[in-house]
Amino acid sequence: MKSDTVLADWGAALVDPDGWRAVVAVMDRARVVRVDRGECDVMTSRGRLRVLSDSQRAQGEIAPVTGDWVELAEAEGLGLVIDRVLPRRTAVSRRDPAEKDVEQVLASNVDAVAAVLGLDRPIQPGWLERLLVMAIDSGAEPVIVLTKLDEASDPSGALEVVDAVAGSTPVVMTSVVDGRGLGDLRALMGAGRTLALVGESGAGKSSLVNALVGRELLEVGEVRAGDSEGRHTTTARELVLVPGGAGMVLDTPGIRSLGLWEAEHAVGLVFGDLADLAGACRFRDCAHRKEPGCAVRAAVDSGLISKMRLRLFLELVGELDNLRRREEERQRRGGRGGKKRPR
Ligand SMILES: Nc1nc2c(ncn2[C@@H]2O[C@H](COP(=O)(O)OP(=O)(O)OP(=O)(O)O)[C@@H](O)[C@H]2O)c(=O)[nH]1
Ligand SMILES: [Mg+2]
Ligand SMILES: [Zn+2]
Repeated sequence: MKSDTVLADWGAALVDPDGWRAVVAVMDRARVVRVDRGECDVMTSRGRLRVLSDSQRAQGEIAPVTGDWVELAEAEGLGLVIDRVLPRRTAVSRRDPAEKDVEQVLASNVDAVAAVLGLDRPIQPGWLERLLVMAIDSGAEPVIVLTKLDEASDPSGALEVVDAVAGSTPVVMTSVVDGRGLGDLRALMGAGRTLALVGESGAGKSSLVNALVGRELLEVGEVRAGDSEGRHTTTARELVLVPGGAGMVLDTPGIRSLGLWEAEHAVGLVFGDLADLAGACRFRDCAHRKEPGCAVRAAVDSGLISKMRLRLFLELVGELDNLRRREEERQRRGGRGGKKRPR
């Protein structure tokens, strides 16, 4: 396979070649814009190149992911290969539900991570919490994007849930049908910055990319009528430059599930204030319901924390107990799940 072919000069996905040239010139390095098994598309000062990523040279080190800055090298008989993945500034990752101790990096060097949720269905707080964990844990700025504003039956109800879960996180509501909110989204981006979109299939991530770019660059899927589930249209993580100096946006395939690891971390990352308060409760095993000396209830009674936020926190803690019990059960039966990662 020829690996050093310049793809259709700047390629169809390159809406703004001069913009890209400026981006790669700043770093004088190549940036991975797409990964397919064993091969990567990288943006270089020469244009978009397809290079091998699973060469022996790259194998000893970390496998490249979309968003990586890399150094290329000429390899005998292989053409250009990724020689080195430069240290990642930020990394969006998840745990394989079957092997929690394996961290799977989805995207790197992003400045902001948007948890994308459709307003065409009720917001599930547990899902939002887990997406936020991914966003916060990446080291980038978390953002919440609520799509399909034109189909929203109850945006204020959705906002109430979002506020209870993530009060201080910036929220943008968008519609690619009437264009509302796209300016707000652009305002969160900016030249040289990269925004990653994560969320379930059908949330409207690729549609947002297309709307930002101003043309139908990425394939957009249908949402099944029966259960309003998406069809997992996007299969690769793709980095796209938004013309007009608005930065880059990184589309990802829909996430099917986020599990125990994310739930555990949501307690500290999303409900850190409540977890801290719980440390001040009189009883160590305080359930924050009717116990005397409950610091959490006191914060709710004084209006510091909303009732809904407390309820969602307690739901998460309860769900976590269930997940842990099921996990223990599975391990007893010798099922998959693997060892807990030592902390
Ligand atoms: N009414 C309306 N429909 C939208 C909007 N954004 C996306 N959709 C529709 O939602 C469906 C799913 O959109 P996609 O952009 O493919 O969703 P996705 O998040 O990329 O899905 P995966 O690639 O499967 O992860 C499509 O039918 C879109 O037309 C919007 O703002 N308003
Ligand atoms: Mg998509
Ligand atoms: Zn308490």
